[in-house]
Amino acid sequence: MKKIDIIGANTAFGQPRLGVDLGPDAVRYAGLVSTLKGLNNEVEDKGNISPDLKVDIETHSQEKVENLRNFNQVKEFSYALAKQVDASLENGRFPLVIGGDHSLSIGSIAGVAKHYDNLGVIWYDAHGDLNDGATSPSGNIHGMPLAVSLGLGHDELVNLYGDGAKIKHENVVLIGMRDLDDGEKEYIKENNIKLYTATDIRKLGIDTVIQEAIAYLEDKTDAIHISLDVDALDPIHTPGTGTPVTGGLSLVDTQVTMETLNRNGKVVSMDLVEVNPLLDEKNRTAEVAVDIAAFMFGKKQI
Ligand code: B3U
Ligand code: MN
Ligand code: MN
Repeated sequence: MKKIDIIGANTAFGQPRLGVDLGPDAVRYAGLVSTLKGLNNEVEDKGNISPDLKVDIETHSQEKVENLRNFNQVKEFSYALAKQVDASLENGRFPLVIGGDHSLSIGSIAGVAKHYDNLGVIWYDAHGDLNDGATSPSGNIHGMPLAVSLGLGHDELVNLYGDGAKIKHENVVLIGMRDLDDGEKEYIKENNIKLYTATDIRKLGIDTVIQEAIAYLEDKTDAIHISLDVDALDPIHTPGTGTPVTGGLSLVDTQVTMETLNRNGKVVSMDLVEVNPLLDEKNRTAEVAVDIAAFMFGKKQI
């Protein structure tokens, strides 16, 4: 049983495609609250981040500052989200941040990092999200949040809601990677970041991978944040996302990951991001997102 705050991070500022800002509501319509309550959790839906931070359909994605698309909006949104996540933990609750594009993790991690000096982060994604303005092929900030949290990127993002890096390289595990840019590959090697690609997972098995990830983080961190991008899964399971990549993880791999993390008990916060209902088949991706959350919060097959 957990006390969960659902925080709707309705941003699309981190990339140019509209619709991912509707992700939180799509996940609500797929039954998130009733599912988590049905698993004996205490659940409060805090709604979406303030309405004046909503995407403007007419002007979306027309601005770049130093190759950072919608820089000012991302900054403002991230700050507002950091405040909410911080408040949620302050109240002894588990912030479950539903997105929204992955730039939101700049804010969620900044909020969680207020509470932990040695926060562990599991980044479950097809992408590393380890670019900065110089290495990014797109200028999309959703490809940068992990870099920013590690201290690489625009000063105003790195120092948002607290000075400097929020996490340490040795406290990060990447799981599911299969679409890394050259700059990201170099950064991973230079900083010796723990990495499991999609092919590593197929070879080792997901159970070994998640056990190793926990063992790697367990003693040196004081809590774990899981940042789960639905494009980590194969597009067979999660077609409704902006940058699908074939050769992805299965739903059952993801269920095992969630179940194991839940049993371990060190996870204090979670992002569940990149659900775009405008790109979906019916509301399938949102339904899968609810199932993933269910396994994080107590669902078992028997
Ligand atoms: N690495 C590429 C592509 C990408 C990153 N995250 C997503 N796509 N979702 C970039 O634009 O940084
Ligand atoms: Mn991502
Ligand atoms: Mn991704």
